Amino acid sequence: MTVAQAVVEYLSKQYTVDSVGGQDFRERLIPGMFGIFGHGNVAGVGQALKQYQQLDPTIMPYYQGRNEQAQSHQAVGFARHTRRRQTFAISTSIGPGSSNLLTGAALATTNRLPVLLLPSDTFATRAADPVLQQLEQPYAYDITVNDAFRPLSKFFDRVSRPEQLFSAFHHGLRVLTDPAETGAVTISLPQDVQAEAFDVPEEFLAEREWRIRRPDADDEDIRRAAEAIRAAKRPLIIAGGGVLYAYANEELAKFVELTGIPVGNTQAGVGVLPWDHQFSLGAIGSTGTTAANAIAAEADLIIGIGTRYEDFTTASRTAFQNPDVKFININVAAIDAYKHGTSLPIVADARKALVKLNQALGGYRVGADLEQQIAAEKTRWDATVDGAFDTRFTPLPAQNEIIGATSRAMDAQDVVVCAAGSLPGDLHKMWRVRDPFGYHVEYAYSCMGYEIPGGLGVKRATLAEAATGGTQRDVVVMVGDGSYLMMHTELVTAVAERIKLIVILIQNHGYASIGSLSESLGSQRFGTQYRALDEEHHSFDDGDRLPVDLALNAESLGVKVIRIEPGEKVIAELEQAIRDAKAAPENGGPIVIHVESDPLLDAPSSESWWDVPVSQVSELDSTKQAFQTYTDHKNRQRKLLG
Ligand SMILES: Cc1ncc(C[n+]2csc(CCOP(=O)(O)OP(=O)(O)O)c2C)c(N)n1
Ligand SMILES: [Mg+2]
Repeated sequence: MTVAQAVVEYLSKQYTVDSVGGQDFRERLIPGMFGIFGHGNVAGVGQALKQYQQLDPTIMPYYQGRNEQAQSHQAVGFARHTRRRQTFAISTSIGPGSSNLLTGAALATTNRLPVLLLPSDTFATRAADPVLQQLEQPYAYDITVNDAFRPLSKFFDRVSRPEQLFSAFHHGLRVLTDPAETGAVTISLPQDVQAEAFDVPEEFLAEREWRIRRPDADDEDIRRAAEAIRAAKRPLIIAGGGVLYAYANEELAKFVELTGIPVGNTQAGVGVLPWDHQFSLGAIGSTGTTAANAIAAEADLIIGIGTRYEDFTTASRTAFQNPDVKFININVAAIDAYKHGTSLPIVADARKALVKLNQALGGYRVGADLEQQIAAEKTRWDATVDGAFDTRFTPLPAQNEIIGATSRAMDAQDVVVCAAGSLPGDLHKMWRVRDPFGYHVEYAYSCMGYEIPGGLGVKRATLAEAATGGTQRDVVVMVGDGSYLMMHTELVTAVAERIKLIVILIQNHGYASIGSLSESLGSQRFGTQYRALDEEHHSFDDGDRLPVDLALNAESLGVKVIRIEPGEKVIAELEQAIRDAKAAPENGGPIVIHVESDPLLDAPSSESWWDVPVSQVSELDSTKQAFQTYTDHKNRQRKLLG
């Protein structure tokens, strides 16, 4: 058989096995393969997929996409919803087909979500060098475009000879299925090697199970952590995505109910507790709630569970102002467990560590004063959000009201998906999550354009979930006009497969988020609006609004579109439109709901900060003032190690 045929058959035989959250899983690691064909894969992997499709279409279902990066985003969204047990493989043509995947690779690696990238490569034999789309570096003949994946991938290999296939895939899948290591796994496949025939041992093509490793916590680490918790007066948990990947949310609820320790969550950790749980403070950090940030400021012990401590989580290291604050970091990845110079790292599966901590802590509970403060801070923040959700602004609504309407119209088990712009911060602080699978905002890479393909990937996973007797969920993508313009073409993929993806497209004619950031940094919203060029000043800031109609754009792709016109009833109509979209048939294709919003009406403040350096010298007064504010915040920044 050829190398490409061996790759396809091998991938069809790989299973992940896990026993977690009261469920036993045995699922295909790679349930399908994406591909955009060109020279590089049209004959190799393309031929193999065609051959197996004819034999039996379930061996390796092939999926299309309109952009390689978007295919990777689909795989990532899918992997997030399957809790990293499954992902897709992506085959590309050489050159631009491959390099289009680079952003997808970085996004997967940053988010610790698995994706298997199989970019084609130039001839290993160099028989026809330089081929179309070959880079040709004069100083190093062995460099190809695919070497650019090396810094972006958790594993990289190139199969320059057929025999290398075995070790490349065996170790690639080791990384793909390892909770501590996972991210983009890239195996580069030269186009002549893909088509080459060789003898494949039967062992390579036998079914193989990859058991998800869930390492237990070291007893001495737990003993020390329990001691530190008992000594703490104002402990606070920061829960990240790792809690969800470990199915540790129930054990976390048990832990906080026994101890009274409150929880602030990161973006990837939204859903670890329902929003109205007594000890849930909601989002923490720069896009956090005032409740979480007030408690964090005075905390003497932070228990980080499954978090990377991104700067948004730590408010750029200003969130923790107690001079004696200590960190216990529970994480399956040592890089995260050792952050902030902790002397109490626990390198372990989050659920297993919490089980042990629950046993070790018997009888500990925080003081009544902290519990009272938690309740009071929660009430204050909930009233703030109620106020923000109130319908007040007409004819153009605030984004807050749109989020309120969306949250009211969606059911508990539905999933909201987002990635970049002003929405992620607003959703982080205000979204009232009710289900551990109810929220996916990609905020490690916060990549504009992830929203629609990522949402489609989540939807694919929910369809598979429902087909096997699981929960039925609608997936609602919330996307700004900027992100939509950057990458909306996977709508066509959803049209082709008749997938009901609900998209709420918020038109505010530019970058509300960066506009507001720019203003706060003294840069006067420069270049953040979509306006016609004013030639005299060479400015895009003051010209006419563009005659762009994104609703029509979506319609032209075969998408059903509901336009919400600005006016008195805009929010009521939006809410009804979301309910109508939810009631539409499951195989009716995507639905875009187009609504305009006022970019200048911001979400309630987090009473927090994010470090974005301001010019130290400037000719602009706005910048000089912003630099003064910046310096004040900068003085509050803690020098936490690592
Ligand atoms: C690929 C990419 N380029 C640039 C950015 C920086 N960036 C973050 S948000 C944003 C604007 C998003 O605009 P839009 O989707 O309309 O959302 P809004 O800010 O209006 O809510 C930009 C340019 C990014 N996150 N991703
Ligand atoms: Mg916008």
